[in-house]
Order: sequence, then C-alpha cells, then structure tokens
Amino acid sequence: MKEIIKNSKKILVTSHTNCDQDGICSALATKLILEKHFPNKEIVVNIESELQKNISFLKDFSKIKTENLFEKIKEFKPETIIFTDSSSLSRFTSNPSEVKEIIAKEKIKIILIDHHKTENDFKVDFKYNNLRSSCAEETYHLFVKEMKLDIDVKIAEVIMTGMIFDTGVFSYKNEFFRETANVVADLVEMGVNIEKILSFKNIYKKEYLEVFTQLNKNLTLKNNFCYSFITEEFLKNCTLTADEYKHAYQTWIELFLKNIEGCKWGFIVRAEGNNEYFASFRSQEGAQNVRILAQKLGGGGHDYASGATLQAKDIDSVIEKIISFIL
Ligand SMILES: [Mn+2]
Repeated sequence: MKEIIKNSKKILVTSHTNCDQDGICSALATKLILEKHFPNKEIVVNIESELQKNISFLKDFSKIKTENLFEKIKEFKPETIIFTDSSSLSRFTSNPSEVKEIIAKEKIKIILIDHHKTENDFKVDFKYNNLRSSCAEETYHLFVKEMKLDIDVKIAEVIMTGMIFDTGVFSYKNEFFRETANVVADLVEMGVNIEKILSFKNIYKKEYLEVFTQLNKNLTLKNNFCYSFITEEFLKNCTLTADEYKHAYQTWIELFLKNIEGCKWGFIVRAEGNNEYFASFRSQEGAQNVRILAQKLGGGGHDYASGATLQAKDIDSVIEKIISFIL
C-alpha cells in the first residue's frame, strides 16, 4: 500500500453512486490523511453521485467533485485510484466497462477499502476489508493504526461522522463493538464533538412537519399493528424536493412506525403518481416478519424492514389488499 502511494503523483479517490455519508466520509478521510502526509501529491475526490448535504460542514466537502468517473479518469490521469465503501465496480460508475478498460490500458493501480461482505468483482492491487461496522472506521484502522499516519481533529471529525451514520448512531448489531468503541474514544480524545455532528444529522426543514402531520392524521391503530398513508393530493401540493420528501417520511417511519404503544409493527402507503403506490413495512424484532408480507405483494427486503410497489386504482384499495394479507 505504502509503495503504491509513494510511486503515484496523482491519486483519485472515489466512492459509490447514490452515495451515503459513510461513502463520502471514507473517501474524504482518505484524501485528507494522504494530503497531510504526502503534501507533494495531487489528490482529488470524485464521486459520481449526488452528495448528502447534511455533512457539508466537514473539511473539504466543497472540494468533492461529482463528475462522471470515466471522464474524470481521462482528464485527471491518476496513477492510483482508491475505491471506498463498495466492492462492485458497477456501483461506482455508470460506465464500468470503460473504467475497467482505461484502468488496464493505463496500468492504473487500484486500492479498495470496504467493509461489506461482498467479494470485489474487479481486479485490485491492494484491498483492506475487515468487515467493520463502517468504511470510515476501516480508514482509521488502515491509516492511523496500521500505517501509523497521525490525524488532526478535522480528519477525526470526518471519520466519526461516517461511523455515526453507518452504525445508526452505534445502535446496529456490531460484532466488533469494543474495537468501534475504542476508535470512538480515540476520536473524542482528539477533540471531536459528537453532539455537533448529531445536530447536523437531525436537521429538518419546516415543511417536513407537513409530511408528519399527514401521517399523524391518517394513522390507524389495529390490534398489534398500525398503518398510515400519504395521499396523491398531498404529494401534488408538496413543495419539498424528491430527496427531502423521502427524508421526511423516512424520519417519521424511523420515529413512529414500530414505536406506537401497543403496536410492534406497521406500514405506510404513499402515492407515487400514475396509480402507483409504495408500501413500507417496519417491525420490532420478533413481532412480525414483514419480508414475507412484502414478498406476497411482489416486494422484498429484510425480516423487519421491507417494502413493495403496487399498482391500484386508489390508495384505499391498496390498504385493503395489504390488510387482507395480514388477517
Ligand atoms: Mn458503509
């Protein structure tokens, strides 16, 4: 790894499309650490994706490029490309075959830093993956613990942000929790303020409350589950962008859908336009396998978080159909 870096003047760091905070943070941390220790190298982060704006407070976030990856490689001519947070090439670009070709033709060295279980589907020269709970945490172990490259509080903040987002604020199951906790302790000791990061994570536009109101108003409680819906009419008058709208109803789902007293699971149906509806299901562990339910409706997902797209004449008939599968 050190040899590859030493022998490269130009390094391109990238992460996956539809990029989440951990993808952005692992790429950004990689760039910042290398820049700090190899100041004579030219290092660029380019992610072929829209970027999550709620982490724009991080150092050098505004320097991240979002161009087509293949075009960027042609223009920048890197000797090394570092991929983070995914192991399949088609997740990094809409032109995977062209990217593969130019890598082979220009003999570009490839470094992969990931934490997912999937095997890489493209040739790499160095791979770092210990199945940790976030890719940001992998970058900490690789660069700080193994390569002994020290970091400052700004870089520590980038790493902590990736960790916070990918672990559901340290609530998801984590086989290496003690390791994760040790990294958190290191970063806090360096001066990272967790409360500050959370204040950016939990920021809502005023209009989100209208989505909440719609879902609160339409909430129906049954024996042990609940459901709600967002009508076509509401969607038509909604001024939020598609991303904001999604963030709004997802926030409501996270806060309430399986957490209403007496209701351990539930679903919401939302109109998507053109007689299309989407149903999201959530359940507390052990209450209801909502994957099976979603599969019956032509969808899928996990045992306790799933979804399905349905065609129907109106929202009432969608809800009726779902309830007929439950009872
Ligand atoms: Mn990740």
